[in-house]
Amino acid sequence: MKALIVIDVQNDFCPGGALAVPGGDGIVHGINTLMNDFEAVVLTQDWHPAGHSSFASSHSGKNPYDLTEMPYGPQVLWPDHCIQGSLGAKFHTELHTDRADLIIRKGYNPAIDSYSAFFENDHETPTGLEGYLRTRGISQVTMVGLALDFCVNYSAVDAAKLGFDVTVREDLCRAIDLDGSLAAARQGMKAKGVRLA
Ligand code: VGL
Ligand code: ZN
Repeated sequence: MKALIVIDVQNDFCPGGALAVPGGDGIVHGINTLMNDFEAVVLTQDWHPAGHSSFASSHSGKNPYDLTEMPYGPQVLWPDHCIQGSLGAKFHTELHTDRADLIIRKGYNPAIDSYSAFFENDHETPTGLEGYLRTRGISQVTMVGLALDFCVNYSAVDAAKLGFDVTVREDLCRAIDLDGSLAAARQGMKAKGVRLA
């Protein structure tokens, strides 16, 4: 069984949003079409409480895109984004959300960010997605969405580590590309056996 996992295609990651990824809205129609080729469709939704610890505004003297040290390791600080219930947290209006079998939210723990669809950034607190996929008999996953070098990257690497067969459709992703993060992400994914298509 094959699942399409659509990562964070939300207003805040599209042009005009709080953490806009260049060209982020340009992948929506291609993703909608690709949904037809899969037995299961899962959407992820970045879903932070106000004042989340990944926001630069929660750390005095820090600016967006600064790096900080968290108990679980280094963390990029972001502009406030994808606040629970806000317009920015909603999916892009043209994304075919009715096709989703499951919508998995992440980043709701105030103290830990969660790039990956599988684990929070401590790399051990699970979101539950692994169990969902396994109990549905899904062993192959294809990932698309935003941002290629953060949430798609972390999700793909975790899926590969968990033993899923993973393909990332780079043409249906867009990247933030912060200080070489895109090149590093590509290398890291390849090293873990993720297929970049
Ligand atoms: C993301 C930064 C912060 C992403 C989410 O979806 O790639 N990036 N939160
Ligand atoms: Zn976030």
